[in-house]
Amino acid sequence: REVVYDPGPAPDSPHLRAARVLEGNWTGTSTVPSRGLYPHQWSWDSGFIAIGLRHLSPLRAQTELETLLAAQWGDGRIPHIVFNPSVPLDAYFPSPDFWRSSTAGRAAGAPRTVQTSGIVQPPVHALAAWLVHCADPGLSRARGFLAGVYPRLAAWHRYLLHRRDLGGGGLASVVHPWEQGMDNSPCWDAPLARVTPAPARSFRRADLAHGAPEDRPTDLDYGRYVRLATDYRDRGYADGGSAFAVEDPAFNALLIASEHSLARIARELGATGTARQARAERLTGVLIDRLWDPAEGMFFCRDIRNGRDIRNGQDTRSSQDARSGDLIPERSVSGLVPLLLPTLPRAVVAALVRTLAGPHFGAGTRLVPSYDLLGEAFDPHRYWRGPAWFNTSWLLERGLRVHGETERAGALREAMLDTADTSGFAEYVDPYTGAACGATGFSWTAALTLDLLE
Ligand code: 9WN
Repeated sequence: REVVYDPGPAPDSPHLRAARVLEGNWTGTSTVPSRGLYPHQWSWDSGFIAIGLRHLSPLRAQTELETLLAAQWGDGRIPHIVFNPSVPLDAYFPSPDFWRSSTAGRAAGAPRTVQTSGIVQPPVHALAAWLVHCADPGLSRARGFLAGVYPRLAAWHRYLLHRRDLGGGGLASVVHPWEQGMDNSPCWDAPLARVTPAPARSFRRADLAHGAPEDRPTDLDYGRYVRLATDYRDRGYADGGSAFAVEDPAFNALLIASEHSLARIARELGATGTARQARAERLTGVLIDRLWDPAEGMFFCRDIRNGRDIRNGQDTRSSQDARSGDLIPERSVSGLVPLLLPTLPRAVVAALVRTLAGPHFGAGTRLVPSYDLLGEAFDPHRYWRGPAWFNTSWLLERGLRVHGETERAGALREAMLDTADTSGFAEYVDPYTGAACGATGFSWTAALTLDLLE
């Protein structure tokens, strides 16, 4: 028999550097996205972090997801932030005293013992849970990991597919730009223009202490974020009646990919998973019906409040009109992320691959930009208005592989590995030069690097 000698990672390798970032950001029960800028637990960050952490410690990866799910609300929502009570209130804005989850969120079933935000983030969790299980099925079974998380993940998807089907067509809507995760994407400019900003003096941003102002959202953006979140809180976090409601391709694609994973989890737990599998396939069709633009070769966001007149939270248009809305004509990387879906028709896959390589996303770049290179609002350094992010590139790399595009996937993988390490595991980078922007030592950049290295 051949004897395999595995010397482990070299003493100073990208693997070790990435592991060190995750080690430094671990709190004992979860991982912060970044020590300075984001000192609490974030929902979709934890999904990506668990996917990388499973290669270092399957136990820590399971714990990461379990900690997040322990903060789930009674109505099924997974909050976008779980606050660490030992971090000072002024370290991050908006802090727990803004969200007031345990009082304002009582009717929606917010937990009493832990403080959270009241909005959500993209549902990457079931996908992460399945991948974490696969890293060490023995440990997972011994701890009853999947049996523990399955009912919570099922309730989460139920919340999104029912309470958040604000457009009435079967997809989930986001009611705040922070929910979609790409905070200041140009996609939100038109729907946000209808929101009256909260006065700048009514809040104090903490992010500017850690990041260059020209790499962050503007004060005007923040005024609108604060207004939307305040109104949602003051409605007791009840869904419906939001001035901002958008069906987003990446958010819904992650929900569908996670529904595929829930089908696998159900099978592992002894059920058939057939109904979930069928639902994932049906939702892929709905995504195409509602958000695909064949002429542009990509998916777009649907603004379901377009033209809608909201007064006192009441919709004054007929329900027929209120449910239609318009596609938002801005090209975001979000519109490419559905490439992840395994049952996408071949023509859609081919068009997405062409768009990814074409002038709007591919020309001369090292990594995939978050927004249209030719778009009027493109800015290579400002947050989600152009810079390349590692989570979206990871999703696209996976999508390319799912559809047999191994060469393109390999090239993207190489570019990501190189840029992540040389940028000090930056939060985001200039898509042309790979120069670091935002925080360094950013957890999902390190975690997804580890995943690509395995
Ligand atoms: C608001 C934590 C989060 C990410 C988001 C990213 C940024 C927060 C902020 O940081 O958003 O949730 O304060 O800017 O946009 O995707 O989850 O890393």
